[in-house]
Amino acid sequence: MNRIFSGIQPTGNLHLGNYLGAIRNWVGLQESFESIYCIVDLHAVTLPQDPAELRHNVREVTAGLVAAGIDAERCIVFAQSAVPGHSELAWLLGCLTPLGWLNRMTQFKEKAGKRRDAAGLGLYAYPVLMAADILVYQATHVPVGDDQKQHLELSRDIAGAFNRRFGVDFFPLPEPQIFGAATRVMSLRDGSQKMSKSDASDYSRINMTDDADAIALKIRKARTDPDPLPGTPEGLAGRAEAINLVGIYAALSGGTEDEVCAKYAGEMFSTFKADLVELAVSVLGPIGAEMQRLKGDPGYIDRILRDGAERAGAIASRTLAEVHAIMGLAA
Ligand code: AQP
Repeated sequence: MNRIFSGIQPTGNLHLGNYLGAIRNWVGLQESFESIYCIVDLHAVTLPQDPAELRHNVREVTAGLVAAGIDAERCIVFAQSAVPGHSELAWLLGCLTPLGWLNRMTQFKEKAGKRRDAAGLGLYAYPVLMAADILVYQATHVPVGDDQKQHLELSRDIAGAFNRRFGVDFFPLPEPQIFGAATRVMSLRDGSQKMSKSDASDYSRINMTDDADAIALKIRKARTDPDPLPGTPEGLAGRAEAINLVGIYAALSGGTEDEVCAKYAGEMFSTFKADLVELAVSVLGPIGAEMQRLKGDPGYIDRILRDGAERAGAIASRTLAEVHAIMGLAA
């Protein structure tokens, strides 16, 4: 069976973008892949984190994954920092990664902003850690959104560099697992920004733990324009917020944007939003309620994480033993 690896940062409230863009797809993938889902706290600390919040968020994300339908017995669910093999392999791979490759990474430029010299080495080396995350499990496939394609390409380059340097065929070159209907969810306050955990405004996102009232309020307050909905998606051109809401409706209903536009042609947003609230509550409500229930049982969540770390750690240790042998490091 092919093996899939994917990660999610414990950097705040899980939101509708995480659900539609990643978690929902992960639930489907567990049927056809041996699946490893990692809560990447080592990636989170490339930017400042409050220790207590970080610990809390790791549990929160675990509850979110399980509540959304990830089977923690069939899949491996764990926190990255519980398996030291990630950091060790990142060092070894970093020794094979030319700086020129890292200089091309656009995400560092975006996250470091104008103060590049003040940014940490970890933020710069982030894509090498991501390569290590994937390769330490010799994963064959990685589900990626648009924003991560460049990093996966780098992981393939690093795997190839290792194999060539030591004349082995050890690391498989991980393939992107692209989803038919990958959904990029934008902020409810600004259709040009992606919905994000770290956005200061809670009205910009629908959290997976929001109750029906909060979901309704946020959708009602979501920015739109005064025009009615068009009969086809082409009529949404230049209307970023409207495009976003139609996309969310389509993704939640399992339909297409054409179908949504055909259904609501000529309607005002007030009507459309009322239906969107009902749809969002019907999908997210049960997941949010289950998340709340699981959060009330931290012992259960910790057991999932401990068991996941043990299983992940066993695979990672085997890989590192072979890497040591290949590289001439201590047995
Ligand atoms: N708005 C989004 N639309 C679709 N997919 C999204 N993802 C995140 N936001 C959206 C996908 O969720 C997975 C986990 O993402 P992550 O938490 O590791 O990092 P991120 O992409 O940086 O998410 P955030 O919410 O924006 O976090 P912060 O604010 O901490 O940077 C990924 O597959 C991602 O594509």
